[in-house]
Amino acid sequence: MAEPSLLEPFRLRKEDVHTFISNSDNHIMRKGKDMIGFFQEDADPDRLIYEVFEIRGPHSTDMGLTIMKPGKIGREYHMTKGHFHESESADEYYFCLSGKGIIVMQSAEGEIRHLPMNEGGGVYVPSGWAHRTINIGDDDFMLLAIFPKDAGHDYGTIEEKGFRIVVMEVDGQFAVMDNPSF
Ligand code: M6P
Ligand code: ZN
Repeated sequence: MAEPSLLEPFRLRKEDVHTFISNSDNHIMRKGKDMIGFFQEDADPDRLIYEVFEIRGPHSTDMGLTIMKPGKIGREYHMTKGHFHESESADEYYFCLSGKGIIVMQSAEGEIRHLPMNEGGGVYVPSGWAHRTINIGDDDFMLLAIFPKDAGHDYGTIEEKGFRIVVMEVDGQFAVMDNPSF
């Protein structure tokens, strides 16, 4: 396993995400072909939906910067896969650096919440809640996430069933609707 990076104090604004990116330890790209079954319709396999840049902190937390392209697959907005954490105790903090999004959270018992995420705002994701972000704007949606090192990603449940709600474009506006395939 790679040594954790030793970090200097740094500031992160939408203007200087390149500094975060050039210091990242891991880069994940999710294209249409990586997200088969997540949207109601399948995306063009080569379409870039989002990227994640990760920085492993030297102590108890890691960071992830998600940059999501604007766009829709059919009428459904670009979104992350979404995941539960493997660790039952792992919670997470999300901060929106730019763009216009929605975070959907769902507990193991099926309780559901959706909250807007706009520049300058943040959200707390309690342990035990699955989470997905959705870009409902016309520009890149940029999000900084901070999570415990042992959080882990459990994609299986969401890949199989999705969330109880989907976010679609209806008459030029976003609408939160029941997921017909849940
Ligand atoms: C945030 C964090 C990351 C996560 C990323 C993309 O940056 O929660 O841990 O990987 O969003 O989400 P997903 O893993 O569901 O594709
Ligand atoms: Zn998470």
